Amino acid sequence: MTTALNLHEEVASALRDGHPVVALESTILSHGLPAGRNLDVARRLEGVVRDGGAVPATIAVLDGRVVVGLSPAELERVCAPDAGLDKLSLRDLGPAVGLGRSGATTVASTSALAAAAGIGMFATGGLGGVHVGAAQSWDVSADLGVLAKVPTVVVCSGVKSVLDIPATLEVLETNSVPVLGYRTGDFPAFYLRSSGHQVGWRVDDPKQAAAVIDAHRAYADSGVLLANPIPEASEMDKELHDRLLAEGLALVEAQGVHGADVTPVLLEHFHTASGGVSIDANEALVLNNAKLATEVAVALA
Ligand code: PSU
Ligand code: MN
Repeated sequence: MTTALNLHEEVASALRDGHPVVALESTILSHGLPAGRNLDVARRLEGVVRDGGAVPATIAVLDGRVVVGLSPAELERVCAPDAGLDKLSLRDLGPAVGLGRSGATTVASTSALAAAAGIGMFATGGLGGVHVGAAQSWDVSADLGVLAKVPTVVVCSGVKSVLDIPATLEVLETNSVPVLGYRTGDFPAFYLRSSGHQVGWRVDDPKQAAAVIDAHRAYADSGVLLANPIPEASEMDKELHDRLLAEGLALVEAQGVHGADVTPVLLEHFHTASGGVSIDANEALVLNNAKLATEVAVALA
């Protein structure tokens, strides 16, 4: 697999020297945030990682090349309004590379590529999960199955409340993925600090998180979910959130949206209907996750 990865020189040398590296995904940039805002967030994410003493490695597929650690020009390309990138889950990597295509990587593909590159830590916004109505549609994000198989630590703010959260937690359990609440016993729900569902374990500082991750790796090959709630000051108003969610789900239903398009369409509705409030929330939580991932990566190194 190594020959199939193109590591940025800075990332390669950090890995050689045992310096902490934090992986970042590109789907959140190309499909999760509006163009015009995404590049700024992308740069700030990398800045947070650097300020914390680690090397950022944003991952994407460009012209059939898997790139681990984008150059500034490549980051601009991924965030361009006319980038036209496909959303690439792990199943899509072979086709995209084989056909010389370009695309953004999801949590599933970013986790797998990070692991293949030797990067253990990955920060993002929200994990994919079990969709409402999955008993009929079978729509369960590959993010969950991939974390069963790759030892990547994913730092995120839980999953969005557009998903079936208890079912998502069950599938994580089935896949032997420990879910750690960071300074909370509640599983976060992305825009909201609590989903009302409990996590299995709680850690209260980066050292504790590192100790748990280190121990987990001795017994299992699965990933770890470190669930970090959105900062209090940026949490969305619950009523606004619930209204947008109901509207968004109705929209998806009315337009017959399904599969990989569901998450981007729902996010877009939140962003436009909230007048940008959800974009600010999204940015705040993902920056906070990059900061925590860096602290834990430094503690592990
Ligand atoms: N959740 C968000 N924003 C996102 C995503 C999830 O709040 O951008 C993206 C991530 O890349 C995640 C993917 O891996 O959506 C899950 O998509 P699906 O449900 O189609 O597997
Ligand atoms: Mn899906």
